[in-house]
Amino acid sequence: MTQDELKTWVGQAALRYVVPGEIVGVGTGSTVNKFIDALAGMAGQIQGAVSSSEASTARLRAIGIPVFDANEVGELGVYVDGADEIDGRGYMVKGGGAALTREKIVAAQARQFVCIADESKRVQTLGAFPLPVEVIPMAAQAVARRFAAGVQGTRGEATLRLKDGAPLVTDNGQHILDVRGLQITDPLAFEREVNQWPGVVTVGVFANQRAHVCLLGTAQGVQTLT
Ligand code: ABF
Repeated sequence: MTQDELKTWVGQAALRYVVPGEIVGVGTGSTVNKFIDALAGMAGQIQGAVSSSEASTARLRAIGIPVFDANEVGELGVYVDGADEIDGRGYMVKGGGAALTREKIVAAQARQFVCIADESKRVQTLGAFPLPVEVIPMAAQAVARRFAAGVQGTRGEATLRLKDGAPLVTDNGQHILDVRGLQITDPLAFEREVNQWPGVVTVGVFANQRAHVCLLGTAQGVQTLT
């Protein structure tokens, strides 16, 4: 069983949470791409989607699904997205694909978050995956120093994410810090603390926007964790 096959399974399994006639929230990443591929079969049945990245928007439009601005629509029934890590409570680390801010916005707009992931993403404690934090560029070093100081269990080593030798620029025109060496035992407290640091746009801990359902791809099949 390859990781790619596990992603395909969970992408297809997420279709059962899509309600005909509604607008669905769609995340970002290689697992979500499998969901978008599966969603092509429902293209005529849903009103459209709200997307968390330019990449997913292009992919949705390519299969004929209208994409709405988040401001054009109200509450969504469901948001389907992947994760970099997910624990037993549905708390996640996200943002490896640099789309965390829009992901958190769309997740907050939905009643239900359905996380799709292969079993490599399931962890006991969040933090082994470098935590993405989107920051206003002028605050990057100040935020990195806050992680080095480590109040309230936030000690870690932050480095600026680069692309082609220059700081990566997100869809929102901001930069990303990746923070290593964390052990996030209290994700709600961690998210609350880092959220209040000046210059932080979004921290990649999804505790307030945790997953309500996780469809986990395993060698034994798709497990539904709630
Ligand atoms: C998004 O895509 C991100 O929050 C996360 O970083 C990433 C997971 O990607 P993949 O499905 O490619 O592992 O969900």
